[in-house]
Amino acid sequence: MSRPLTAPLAPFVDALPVPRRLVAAEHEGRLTVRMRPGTHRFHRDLPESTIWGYDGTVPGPTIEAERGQPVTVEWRNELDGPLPVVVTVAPHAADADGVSVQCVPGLSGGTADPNAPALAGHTVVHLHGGLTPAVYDGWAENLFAPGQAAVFRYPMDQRAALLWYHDHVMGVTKLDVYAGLAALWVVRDDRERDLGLPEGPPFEVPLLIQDRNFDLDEQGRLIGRLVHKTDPEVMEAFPPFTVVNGKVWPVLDVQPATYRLRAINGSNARTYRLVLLRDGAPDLERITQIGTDHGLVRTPAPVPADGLLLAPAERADLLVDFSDLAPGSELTVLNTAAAPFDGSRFPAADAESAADVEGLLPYPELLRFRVAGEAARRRSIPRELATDYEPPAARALAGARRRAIALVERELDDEPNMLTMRELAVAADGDEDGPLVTVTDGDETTRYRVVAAHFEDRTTFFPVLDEYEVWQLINLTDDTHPIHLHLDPFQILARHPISHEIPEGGVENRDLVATITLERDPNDALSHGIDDNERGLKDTIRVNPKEIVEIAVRFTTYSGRYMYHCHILEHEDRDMMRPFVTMPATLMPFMA
Ligand SMILES: [Cu+2]
Repeated sequence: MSRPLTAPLAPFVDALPVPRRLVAAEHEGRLTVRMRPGTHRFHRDLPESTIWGYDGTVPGPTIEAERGQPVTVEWRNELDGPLPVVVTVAPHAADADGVSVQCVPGLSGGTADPNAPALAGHTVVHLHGGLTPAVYDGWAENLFAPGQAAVFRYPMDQRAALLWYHDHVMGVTKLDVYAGLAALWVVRDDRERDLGLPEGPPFEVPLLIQDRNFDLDEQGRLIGRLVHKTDPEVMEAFPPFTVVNGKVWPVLDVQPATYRLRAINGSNARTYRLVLLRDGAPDLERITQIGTDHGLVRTPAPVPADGLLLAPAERADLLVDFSDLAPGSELTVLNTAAAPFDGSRFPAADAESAADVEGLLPYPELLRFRVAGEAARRRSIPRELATDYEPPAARALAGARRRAIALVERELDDEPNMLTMRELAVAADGDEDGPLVTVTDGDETTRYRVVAAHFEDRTTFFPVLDEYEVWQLINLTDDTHPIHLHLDPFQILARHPISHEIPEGGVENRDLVATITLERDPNDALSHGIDDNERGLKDTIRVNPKEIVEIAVRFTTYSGRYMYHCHILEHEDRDMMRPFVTMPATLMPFMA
């Protein structure tokens, strides 16, 4: 814990904006969204920033769709360069005062990457969480140049949920999203309507949480220019200013009533642990989580005692009861998660002292609620929410194909580390020579070989449609990675603590040598538990250090080439992404 910094911007002075709603049914399901440069003011006291946005705004319009009513979007690329973000790697991790450079504005002595302004604005749109045919899923290499347009058809044959759409260009997703190319997409259905949940303003409020940094002029004053800054020790950007729906540290006036907050972490890399404070003390009991990535959970869940964790791309559907509060009451949402996030605990009761410059969290502030008005409108929370899914039965998983993926960090000289996913295949009997990954569970040891390491390596995952698979995500790094699968949602089965050893030089370009044991490492302080609110239909799951996360996934409906990846954008851009191809069962005998 280091001394706090003085914020160069006043918190809680801008009203929380609510993005414009674009209701598909009002346009007969046919929408046109233009990707355009625009200007945006991130804070009252900041000059305008140039951004790239859907319809030229930050965030872009929230698209609202009905289950079973297809939506066709013409995505028109009307960008023109240069990219409105200065990209730099500061020469040192800390400045002359010993302050982590990522916590302060400006370039911190870094030079602007000359390749960034040359980016002319190629784009591809991915609807995160969409059950989308492969041709419309936004493959990271199928790009549209300025002046070109793509017409994507989204069947919307999926349950109500908060999705989001964002840019997904190979290698520069981190820059395009940072420039502003991200927005929300809500799917609604009758089940939710039957429950009488708030829908639309004023009681349903989306919260797109991101972090941003800005440049300084020669006098050291903040200007609006967006800065993506990393440093020699941290290859992810953890900017100091938290932005909700496009404003730094906004305030929302609420009536004494029940609100439905649809929260999503749209940051490049930062994980948030949200704590609601009232008069300096945690007030988490007034929050009930009713939904997760792919919509309603089966029963309402309390927020974990430490606060609500949201890694990049994770969503939470929350009911917050303000009905007992007198006008003038103020509640503040703080973030207590240091960065890079490694799963460490932080008690909610200490939230007011969460500022941590070494932990790249100079300003824990996120959002304030201010109660105004008299009429109390409290809603009761249904005890049963979703009824359309069950945890997968042991019987259904008994014969399931199992896949293993190791998450590894490869250290490189003179350039940032590579975060990669190593797809593992069980080694044949007698196959002893060369690098092996072993996983020991009690008396049983399984030996694996790496069969794929980079995005462009050959595809090794061919899931058969409608068949359950169990994927093991084995984290051999020191940080938490939010792993996202495109297409269908999945359910978490287990978090197993592990100990592991990687010998010197064990992580090579393709090879990996590692000894993994399913046992708790004596130095491991993490719980490796599954939070109640993780037991829903997920598309992004946190994989903490020293653990294996097991998920059950069953792809349905669409055959084709999709991707899975870490949703830390700096990681997916730096090779922590792999393809998979879903296939109908009847085709498998004909696959060479
Ligand atoms: Cu990652």
